[in-house]
Amino acid sequence: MKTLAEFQAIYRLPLPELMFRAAEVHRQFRDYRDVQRCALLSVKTGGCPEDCGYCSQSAHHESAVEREPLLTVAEVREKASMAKERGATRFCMGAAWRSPKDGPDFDRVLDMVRVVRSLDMEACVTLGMLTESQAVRLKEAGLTAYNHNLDTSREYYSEIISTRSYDDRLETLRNVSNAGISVCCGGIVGMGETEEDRLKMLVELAHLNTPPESVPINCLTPIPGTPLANAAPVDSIELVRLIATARIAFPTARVRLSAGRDRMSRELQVLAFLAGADSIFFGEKLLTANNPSADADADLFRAMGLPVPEPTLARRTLATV
Ligand code: SAM
Ligand code: DTB
Ligand code: SF4
Repeated sequence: MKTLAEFQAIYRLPLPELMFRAAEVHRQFRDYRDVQRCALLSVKTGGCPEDCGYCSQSAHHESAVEREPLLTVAEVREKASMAKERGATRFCMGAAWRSPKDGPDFDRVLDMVRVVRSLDMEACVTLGMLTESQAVRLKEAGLTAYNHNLDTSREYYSEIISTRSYDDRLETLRNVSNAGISVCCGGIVGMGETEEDRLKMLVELAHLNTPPESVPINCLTPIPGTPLANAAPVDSIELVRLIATARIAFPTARVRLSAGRDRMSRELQVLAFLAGADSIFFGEKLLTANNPSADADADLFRAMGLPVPEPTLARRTLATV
């Protein structure tokens, strides 16, 4: 699938047919029981020079988020081991940068990647725009994937962000895949975009040199103080259609039900998994926004009859002292 017309033809199928086709693809290329748990950590929070209209961390908006300096490697080690004990197999770190500066901060991020890899978890970072040589250094440190979202269609992008262009985004994605790092790239729904904008974003993903290994679908978490603070919630059925279309278009990718789960019913989340989503962020916090509790997620997985990670020995021991 490469053209907008092809994406529209799939997206607009009667829902039962769309869900059936997505489920077929899901079973053929992946294991439906394998829903990956990823933990997220903001390693450098707030004060970002970019003006992304959705973001709590932009210095252009008055949100309640306080600036915090780059975490230490020891802090990351502690959070990553805790996440691993709770069943995370991927650890994602975000920094509120336009692009990382070479020097001590970037070196520290490389060490953070090494620490996560040494705990035997996949490591993903999202640091803004990257040069070719930064991508190569991240690869050498063992980075599994780089998250860099296109967010929406090329046409709608400039309504949301003015401090960088769609082509800047595509250039970083090229640098990442040329360095041999998996690309994690998706977007946000619920920013006032049309159905066509959402599908055009998927078309862009389908045209990347290497298709994304991972496609995060975020529902806008409206942040007070940002231009999108009053955006209306995303229609549930439209979200499910988009996830099913992404599953069919990217059969081997992880399709990630990312931000916004705390405002979704259990039933909507179940529909999203039936449509082919196979990853969640878990733990009470995303980068700055709320996420469902680990207990609520464990209940949801039990109700679906999907595996829930057992506490590790260390955690069982802690629970009994
Ligand atoms: N500064 C880096 C960048 O923008 O590439 C990395 C951090 S940024 C917070 C990572 C992604 O989170 C954004 O590209 C966007 O897709 C998503 N995101 C940010 N704020 C969000 C919000 N309020 N609701 C939903 N998704 C959001
Ligand atoms: C992505 O697509 N979603 C995650 C991750 N990549 C870095 C971030 C979601 C952020 C939600 C808003 C917040 O926590 O501030
Ligand atoms: Fe900065 Fe990323 Fe937030 Fe945009 S999304 S303001 S680049 S932290």
